[in-house]
Amino acid sequence: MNSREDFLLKAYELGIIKFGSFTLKSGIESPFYVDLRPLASSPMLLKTLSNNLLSLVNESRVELICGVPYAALPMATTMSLVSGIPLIIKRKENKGYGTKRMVEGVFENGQNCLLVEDVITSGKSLVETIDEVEKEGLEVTDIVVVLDREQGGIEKLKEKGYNVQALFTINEVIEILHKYHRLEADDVKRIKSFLQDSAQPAPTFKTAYEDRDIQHPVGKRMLDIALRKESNLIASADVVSSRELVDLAEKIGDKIVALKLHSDIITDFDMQLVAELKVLARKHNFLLFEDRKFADIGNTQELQFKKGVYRFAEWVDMVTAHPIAGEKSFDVFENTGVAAIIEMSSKGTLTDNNYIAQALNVADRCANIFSVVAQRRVPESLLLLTPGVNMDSTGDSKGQQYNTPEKVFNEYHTDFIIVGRGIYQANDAAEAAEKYCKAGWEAYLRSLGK
Ligand code: 5BU
Repeated sequence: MNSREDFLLKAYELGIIKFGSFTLKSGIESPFYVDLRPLASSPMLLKTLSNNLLSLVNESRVELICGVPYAALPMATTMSLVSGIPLIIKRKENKGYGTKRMVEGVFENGQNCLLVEDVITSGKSLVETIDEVEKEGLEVTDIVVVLDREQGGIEKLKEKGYNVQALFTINEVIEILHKYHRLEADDVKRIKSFLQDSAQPAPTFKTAYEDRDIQHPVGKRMLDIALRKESNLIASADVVSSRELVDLAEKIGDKIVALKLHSDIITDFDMQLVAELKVLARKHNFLLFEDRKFADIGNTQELQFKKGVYRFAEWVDMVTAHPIAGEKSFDVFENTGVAAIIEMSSKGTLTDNNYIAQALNVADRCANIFSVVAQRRVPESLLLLTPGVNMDSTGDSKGQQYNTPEKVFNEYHTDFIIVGRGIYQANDAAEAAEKYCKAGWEAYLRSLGK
């Protein structure tokens, strides 16, 4: 028997999980009932549990610990005592007098706070708690949970970029109890079938372009063009001469929402090319999108954006930038639209959940960031642009990884697909653009539930 199993059996003896027939808050009849509060009655088990929970996170970045009331309060307190990381206390409701704060204790703006929860089901109550803690100026990147009831909560939080770890899943608990003869095979079958039935998440659909609340003028234009052209296609025009670029833009212009460029790969780039692109963009109604991936301090980015050979500030509608240098570095783009890169499509990318959570916070706070580049669902207050889309390949030899339009709309709720080689390397670029335009639009309609 390993130490997790040993812990679980002892906790079971304390009565943390009961089998029978229980009516839940939602009115559903459940064959089991979980209550982790009895753990507080065993200081030894509480200590073991706290050590296990601490081992799930990278302690070096945690500055505060907060338990979600009430069941997780003794756990959070023990974790604080064991690790030496200070505790803060979240109220269940505002007391309506005095400081009116929702979080009590000594803390500073921007400190990283680890949240501790007993059981996660749909994740709804955790999302509310995170909001309240973040409103107090604290940063939440990590959450630890004792038991995952496997009803979609973990996925919901991961989508939002949080690093959430559970010590046990309910299926694991059932299996361990069965292995050590605390549960009969018939009960296991009954419970598993109940879990499977209730795990079917209600289908959540994407919000239609016309119902999105995007304030930035460039974001509004993207949505407007998408609806007019029935297209959510951004073409990545990674060709290396002005001639090829202008030819491509002329051929595919009426199918795309934006033409994404890497100006620094064009051998003969000059302002004459820019003038031609502007004419084509007006004629075919698409945006000029420079994928410059700015990633420097504000001052350098400003020079790269406004000066040099490219003078992007004078002609592009939108740019990509990494949030690596922090919020202030985005000021230099002024009113130009920004797509913040929060996650990359390539194999082994360093954009992990912790980075993504912090990058999303930056995106949330900067008025000129109306969109993000990512391979996962993001809050609908931002437009989601997804590269790494190809219908005929799963990747290249240099780390690129591809998904289909169907997958990115259905799973990530992408708003715009970015397609490069799938179009400009096709024998007939116009035909390929038409194919991706149609596939993207149909996948979009399906993601609306239509
Ligand atoms: P492809 O030919 O469809 O693989 O081109 C993809 C384009 O999107 C290319 O210009 C990349 O620079 C860009 N891209 C990407 O592929 N993945 C990312 O995570 C980001 C950008 Br950010």
